[in-house]
Formats: sequence, C-alpha cells, structure tokens
Amino acid sequence: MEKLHTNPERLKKFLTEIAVFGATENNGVSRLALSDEDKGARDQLAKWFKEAGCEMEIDRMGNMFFIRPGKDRSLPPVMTGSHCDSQPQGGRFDGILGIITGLETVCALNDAGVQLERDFIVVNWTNEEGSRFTPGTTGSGVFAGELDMEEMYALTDRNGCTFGEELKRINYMGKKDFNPQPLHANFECHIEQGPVLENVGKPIGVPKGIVCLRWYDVEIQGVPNHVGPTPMNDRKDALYAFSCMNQRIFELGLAAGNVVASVGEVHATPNSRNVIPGHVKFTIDIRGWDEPLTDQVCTDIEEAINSISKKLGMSVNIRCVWKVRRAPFSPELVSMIHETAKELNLPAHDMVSGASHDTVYINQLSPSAMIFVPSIGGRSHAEVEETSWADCAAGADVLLNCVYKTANDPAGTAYTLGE
Ligand code: HGY
Ligand code: MN
Ligand code: MN
Repeated sequence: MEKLHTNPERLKKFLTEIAVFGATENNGVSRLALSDEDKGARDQLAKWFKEAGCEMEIDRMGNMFFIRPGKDRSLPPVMTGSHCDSQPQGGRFDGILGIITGLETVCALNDAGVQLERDFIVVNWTNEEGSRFTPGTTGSGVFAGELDMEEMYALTDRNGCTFGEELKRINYMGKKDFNPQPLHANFECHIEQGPVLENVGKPIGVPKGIVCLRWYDVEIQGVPNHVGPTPMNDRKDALYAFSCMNQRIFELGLAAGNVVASVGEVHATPNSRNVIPGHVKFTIDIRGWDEPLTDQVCTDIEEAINSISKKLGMSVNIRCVWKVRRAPFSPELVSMIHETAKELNLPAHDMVSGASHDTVYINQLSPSAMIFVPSIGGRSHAEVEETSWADCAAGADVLLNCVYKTANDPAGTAYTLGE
C-alpha cells in the first residue's frame, strides 16, 4: 500500500492558529488548565473537528473525544490524543501537537477518501500539566480509574478556585462519562522535550516507555523575625534551611545517575526583604526509569530533609502528593512505529520518555506507544520551545500511517500491553 501523507501546510496552519490562544509576547503560550485561554483553544478544536466530520463527546472531567466513525462501529477503536493546556510560560508544541496531528490525520484520511474499519478517536485530555491544579494528567488519570473524580473536582489553585468550579465556569463539565473501551491501540505524538533526537540528528523518537514519577510538597517552619537585630546564631531561617535541602536534593539526583530530582516551586513567607523567612513551602519532582532506584533516591532525599531540619532546629512536613508507576509501551506498537518510520524513510531512534504524558495512564488500559519529534536546543516548558515544521510533519505522517494500519487490522488482531 502506498504510504499516506499529511498536508504540511495545513498542519502548520492549525498549529499556528491554535497558538493564538494564550500567546505570550515571547512567542510562547500561557494556557493554564481550565483558564479562558484553555476554553478558547477547546472551542477552536471543537470547531475544526466538527468541520472535519467528527462526532464529539465531553466527559465529566472535560476530556474531549473527537470520533471519526469507522465502517464497523462495534470494533474496539484506535485512539490518539494529548493535551491543550500548557505551562505558565510554556511552548507552542507541548501537548497541542498530539491533538493537531490527530486532527491532521482525520483531514488526510478525508482527503484520501479513506473510511477506516474502526472508529478513530482523537482526545484532548484535561489538565495534563498539573501546574495550576496538582496532580497532572488529571483527565486521563480519572479516565483510567487511577484518580478519583470528586477529589480532582476539589483541587484548588493558588487563588482558591477549585477544579470543579473552573470546569463548570468554562462550560466543559460533561454530563456523563464516555467510555470507548476496550481500546484496540493508542498513540500519542509529542515533542521530545529533551536533547536526544537533536544530538543524534534523527527526526523520529520511539520511546520504550515513560519514566516513573514522584511529586512532593514540603513545608519548613522556622521563626519569622527582624533581619536587623536578630543575631546570625540565633535564627530559624526557613529559607536558609531550604537552600541546604535543595543542594542535597540536586546532589542526590545527580549522584544516582539516570534519576532526576528538581525543585520547581518555592514560596517563602512573608517574602519581605527585611523579615527572616519563617515559612517555606516547596515542591520536588523525582523521576527515573529504574523504579527501585528512583524510590531509593526518594528515601535518601526525605532523610536528608529531616536531618537538616533537625540540625537547624526547625520542623518540616514532607508529603508525597503524586506517584505514577513507569509505563512500558506495547512492544508490537513500538516496532510498528519503527517499521512505519522506515517505510517513510525517516530515521528513528530508541529512547525513554523523561517527560510524563497522558499515555502514562492510557497505557494501563490499552496497548500504547508514542511518536517523538525533536525539540530544538532540547528546550521545552519554556517560551523558546520549538520544533521544525518538517519534523512536525514527519511525526504526523508516522501517526497517520500507524493509525491506518491499526484501524484496518482484521477483527481479532490483538496487541500486548507493555510490561
Ligand atoms: O511534567 C511533565 O513531564 C509533563 O510535561 N507535564
Ligand atoms: Mn506534554
Ligand atoms: Mn508539559
């Protein structure tokens, strides 16, 4: 069968136009989950998929399912999807590329006059980033039965707005669940968000899976006091304690090799230049492919935090607020991506995903695999995030042909879950 191709100009047009929603002056996007900017992008996606002939379902978590009907609607469908929410100073490709390549796949199949055997579903998963509402991958996590919907509805942002209220406010709280399971196969096309593909000079990345992840919230209680009269040896400076802890967190992550440990958020109170900070709240993000090694680093970091706070005479509260086990992908679908890239004369590279994605949960329900494209300079979660239009089109072509293959599988074909 002749390979199918997407339309690079149309793909570029979709990506350029959707980036308007939350556009920042530095060529990035700020489209926080359930914000007005997120709503604007959602409304635009709904319009484009409707014009492309898709049905739409919205579930109670605001997940948007765009369905291209197949010949036999009783067959388990093929799915792809990602997220349209972004980091506060995010990029124009993270997440949204996975939805737009799904849209372009629909349009390319329409252009080719192809009706697939199976339904093809493109999903916008709610709140993947977890920046405004923690944890992340909230929509896909509830869909997979790993997160509780009522608990997610009660999540609050820094302004005290709850997830449920915001979902209602932007009018994306569906009235019922949508459950297309069992799924036949699930793909996600995503930027790599790291330096590997650029370093090896290949346009397609084929991760064997997604690393495991642990998120912590830590609070240090010191003593607020006047910076002037308080002797240096008589202080309980919570920000000083944090700085000692942060150094150990970095060093333990570095020493473990193949584990990452980062502090992303730090909030010092009262955050006034002439007051000794009495309270610090900070977050830790720890990840690794080797789950036991990652958990050992977690233990070492917790011990380091406790011993530093004890030595400095302060109290500390450490909470693990999110744990996600690693997601090994379906071996057959990983091979299919390699085979498809080869048929398209696109060099492909085996790797692991250091970033997490909605597929981390969907992989528990359905045989899944991901298609990566390079991030220029290895940068992401920053306004400079950039992927070449040619690489976006390459990823879209691989997705299109993998969808075509799996959605036309004879009934009875089965792929295995990763393990
Ligand atoms: O944090 C992550 O890995 C994802 O990009 N939200
Ligand atoms: Mn993402
Ligand atoms: Mn992200």
